[in-house]
Amino acid sequence: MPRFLLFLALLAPTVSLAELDISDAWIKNLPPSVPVRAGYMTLHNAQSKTQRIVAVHSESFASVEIHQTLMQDGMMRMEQVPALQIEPGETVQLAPGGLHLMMMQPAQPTRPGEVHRIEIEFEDGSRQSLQMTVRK
Ligand SMILES: [Cu+2]
Repeated sequence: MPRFLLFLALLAPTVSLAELDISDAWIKNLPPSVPVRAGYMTLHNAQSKTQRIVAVHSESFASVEIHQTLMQDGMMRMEQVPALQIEPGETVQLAPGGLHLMMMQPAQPTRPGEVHRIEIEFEDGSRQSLQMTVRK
């Protein structure tokens, strides 16, 4: 592919094909000694049908789970969410203290500024890929 076309492809929004509008997707950086990272983003369903995210994949991590942070008996704990459902018109925030991606065992130590590609898998088997930036 000519370089300028590749450049355009990288710049082009994926909205036309995408099931969800995804913004502000980022990964909280942690020292290499910590085996997990938390990932955050805003998901908006502008389509007319309900979307259900059933899995998240990334070659940069051994596995990725969707987690919910809960307060139980005064203690914060996390629980895996088997599927994340987003109704038409709904916006769901993955944010510190709430829903997040739990990204296990990075293949390489993460560094601020890096971009990692992930894929969201929907109930019907279709996938949407996006990029997440590592931040301090
Ligand atoms: Cu978690």
